[in-house]
Amino acid sequence: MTDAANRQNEESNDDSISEAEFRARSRRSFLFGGVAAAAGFMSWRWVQTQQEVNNIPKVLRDGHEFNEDIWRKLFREGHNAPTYSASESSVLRVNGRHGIRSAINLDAWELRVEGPDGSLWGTHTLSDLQDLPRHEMIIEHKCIEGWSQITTWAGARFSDFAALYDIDSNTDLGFVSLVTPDGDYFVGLEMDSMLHEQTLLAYDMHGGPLDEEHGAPLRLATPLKYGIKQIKRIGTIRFTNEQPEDFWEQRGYSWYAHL
Ligand SMILES: Nc1nc2c(c(=O)[nH]1)N[C@H]1C(S)=C(S)[C@@H](COP(=O)(O)O)O[C@H]1N2
Ligand SMILES: [Mo]
Repeated sequence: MTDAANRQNEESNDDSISEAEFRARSRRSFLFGGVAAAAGFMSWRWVQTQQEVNNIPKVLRDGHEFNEDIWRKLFREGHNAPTYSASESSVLRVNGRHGIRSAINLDAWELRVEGPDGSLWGTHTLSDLQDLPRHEMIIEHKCIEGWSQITTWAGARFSDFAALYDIDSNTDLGFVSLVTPDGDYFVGLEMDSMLHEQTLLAYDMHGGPLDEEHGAPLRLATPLKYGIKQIKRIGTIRFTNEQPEDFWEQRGYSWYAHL
């Protein structure tokens, strides 16, 4: 703070002080400023020497993930991302074809569900998923590349699907891994976000069934995360205790990719 700003600040507090006291205070802030600058430099040095993961110093990542924790708690307390009106919805542009390049036989598709050790817990056809309560949401899809678009999703809530396996917010399984049938695209999400009411296993977009480029027969849709997490053409879902591998995290993006 400059001296003038300091004075301004004192005046606005309507707490007048003597000229001598004012100078003493300024001297103290000057000294404090020097100490703060030295501390700042030293912690900068410390950051530089820390282990790097994906070229991001570990402490910066930890700080980031600390913020993610706060964010997550806010959402767990029932906060929802904004929703929009139908007139604002449109068909999403197609973006990203990892794991969906090969042909798919939609009639033969089945969703595979695995437990933490990779053992098979169950399989589901699309109509199994369509038997679960259908939910619709009009949300903003945000891509990390810098574009966003409002669209309409319909599908089953992941929380309703997880309930088939007796998994709810009391579970001690912390994560969900979702992988395309060919294994080429894979994402991981923490359980809190997966069980959020705006996280859908979506089979419809903008009023019609998903086409192949948008992830038929089933994809993830959630306004809590950037587009990179909205995996198209889900093949396997694994409930797990380990933070799952994630395609874009391996390429330097935040694992959480929260909005
Ligand atoms: N299987 C798969 N899913 C994916 C991707 C991908 O490359 N492969 N790209 C992601 C990204 S970066 C975005 S922005 C959205 C785009 O979805 P859309 O093509 O339906 O617009 O899909 C996500 N899901
Ligand atoms: Mo994206």
